Amino acid sequence: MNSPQPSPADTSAVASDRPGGVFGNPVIPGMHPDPSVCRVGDDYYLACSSFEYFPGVPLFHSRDLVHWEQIGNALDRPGQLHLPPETPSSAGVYAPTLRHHDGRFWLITTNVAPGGGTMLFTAVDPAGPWSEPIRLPGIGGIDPDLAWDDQGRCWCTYAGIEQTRIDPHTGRTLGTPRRLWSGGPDAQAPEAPHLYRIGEHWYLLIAEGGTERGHAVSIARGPAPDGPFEPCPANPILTHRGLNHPIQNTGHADLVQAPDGSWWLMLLGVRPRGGTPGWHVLGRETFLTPVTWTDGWPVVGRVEAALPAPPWPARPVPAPPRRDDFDSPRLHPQWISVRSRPEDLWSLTEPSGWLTLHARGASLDQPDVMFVGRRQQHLSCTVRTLLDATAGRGGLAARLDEAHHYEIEAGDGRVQVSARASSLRTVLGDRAVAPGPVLLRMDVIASPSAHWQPCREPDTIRLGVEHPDGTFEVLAELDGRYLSTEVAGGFTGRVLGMYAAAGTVRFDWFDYAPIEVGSPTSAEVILAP
Ligand code: 6LW
Repeated sequence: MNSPQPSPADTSAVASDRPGGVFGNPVIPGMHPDPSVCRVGDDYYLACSSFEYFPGVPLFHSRDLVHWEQIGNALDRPGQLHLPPETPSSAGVYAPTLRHHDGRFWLITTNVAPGGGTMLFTAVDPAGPWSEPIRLPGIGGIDPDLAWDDQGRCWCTYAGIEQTRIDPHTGRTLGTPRRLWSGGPDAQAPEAPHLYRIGEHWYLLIAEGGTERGHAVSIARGPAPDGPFEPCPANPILTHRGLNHPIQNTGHADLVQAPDGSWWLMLLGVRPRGGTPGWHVLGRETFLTPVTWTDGWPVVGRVEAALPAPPWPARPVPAPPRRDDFDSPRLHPQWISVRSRPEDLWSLTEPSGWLTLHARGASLDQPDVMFVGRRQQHLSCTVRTLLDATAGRGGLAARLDEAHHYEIEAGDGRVQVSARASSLRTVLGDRAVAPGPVLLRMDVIASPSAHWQPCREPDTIRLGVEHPDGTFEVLAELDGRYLSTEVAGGFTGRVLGMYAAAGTVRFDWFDYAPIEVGSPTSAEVILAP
C-alpha cells in the first residue's frame, strides 16, 4: 500500500526568499514541465512544454535562478505552431531544449500532432520574435537536444536514447542515427537527454523510469559527444521513487552553471495531495536544486520545498498582476487557448477594456472551444470574472482536458454549474440571474492533510456567483480529484479560464488570488439549498 503523502506547504507562491536565506520550490509553479535552461552572462532563460495549448513553449527569464518572469511564448504565431482539432489532449508540443550558441538562441522541440514533427527555431531576443520552424524530418524521437562541439558540429540527441549530427540551419540529418547509452538495464522510457561538455568529459544526462512515480535522472560520461559513455556508479543521481516525500515524480532535468562556478539542476516534479494514491492537480512543475561534484560526477540531494538560497543577492521579479482588466493592447503571455486562438474570434476592443470571445466549438467538450485561461499555480486560490453573456453563452471553467472539466456557465438569464469526468456528465446547480453582467467565482481549496483518511480528495472546487455585497453563493462543491492527472491521464495540469460556448461573450476582468495556506477561505460563503 502506498502511504498517504504528508501535506506540502504551498511554497510556490512566486517562490520568494525567506528570512534565513531559504527559497521556496517549485520556482515556477503550475503546469510548467520539462524545463530546459541556459545562461547568457548573468541572465538565465528557461523554456517548458505546452502540449495542446496555443501559444506554445512559455519562456522565462531570471537573474538569480529562483525568481522567474514569463517574457513570452516562443511559438506565438499560427505558422510556427499548428495544432489541428485532431490533436489529442496531452499531444502537441513536448519537451524543448533551449540553448545559446553563436550569438543566437536555439530552441528545438517536437509537435506531436498531424503535420508536426521535430522543429527548430532561433531568436536573437528570447522574448521574441522567434523564427519560422526549421523542420527536421530525420529526427525520429521526442525530447531533442542540441549541443555543439569544438569543431562547430551540431549534435542532436533524443529519446531512445539516439543521436545524429544535424545541420541546424537546414534541419538536414548528417549520417545515420546511432543508439547511445540509455540508462539502467531494462529502464522504462529513457528520454530527456541533454549533452554537455564539462571539463575533460562529455556528459549525457537523461531521465528514465517514466514521468510518473518512478521518474529518475541518470548520467553517463565519455570522451566525445558520441561516446562511448560510461554510466555514473551512483545512478540514478536523483529520484524520489519510494520516498515518503511531498514532492514526487522528480526527473526530466537540465544542468546550468552559475557565474560563481556553482552548478544547479532545473527539473520537473509534482505535489500529489489527498489520500492514496495521491492526486496532483497542477500538472508537473519546475523545481530548482543544487548540484555538487564528487570524482567528476554530479551529486544531487533530495528536492525540498524549502532549500538554502543561492549565495548571491535575490533578484525578485514583478509579481504577475492579480487582476487582468483587459485594458492593455495585448494579452499577457500567461493567457493560453485550446489548440488555436484565431484573430477573428477574440479581441480586446469590442469594446476596449473587455475580452470578447466569439464561440466556435459549442462546449468545453470540443477540441476547438474558444477558451482563454491561465495555469492554476497555487494549491488554493480564488478566481473571479465579471462577464456579460447577453449575446451568447459562456463562463468560467477549470479544465484538465476535453473530458475532464468543471464550469459555471451564464446565458439566457441563468447560470448553471456542470461537471464532466470521462463519459460522466452532470448538472449540479442552476439559478436565474438578473439581466446584465454577472460575477462568476470559483474557490479551489486544498485539503488539509489527514493521514488516517486514505480516500481524502486532493482539493475541493466550489463554483457559484458572487453578489454585489461580496457574498459567495456556492451552487456546487466538487471533489477536485477528477481534474487530476492520476484520474484524467496525460501530461498536463489544470488551466482556469474563460470560454464562449455560443454567440459572443464579453469579460470585463479576471481575477486570480492565491489563498494562503491556513487562512480561512470565505467566511461569507453561503451554500445554495
Ligand atoms: C516529455 C518527456 C517527459 O517529452 O514527458 O517527463 C514527456 N518527461 O521527456 C511529455 O512532457
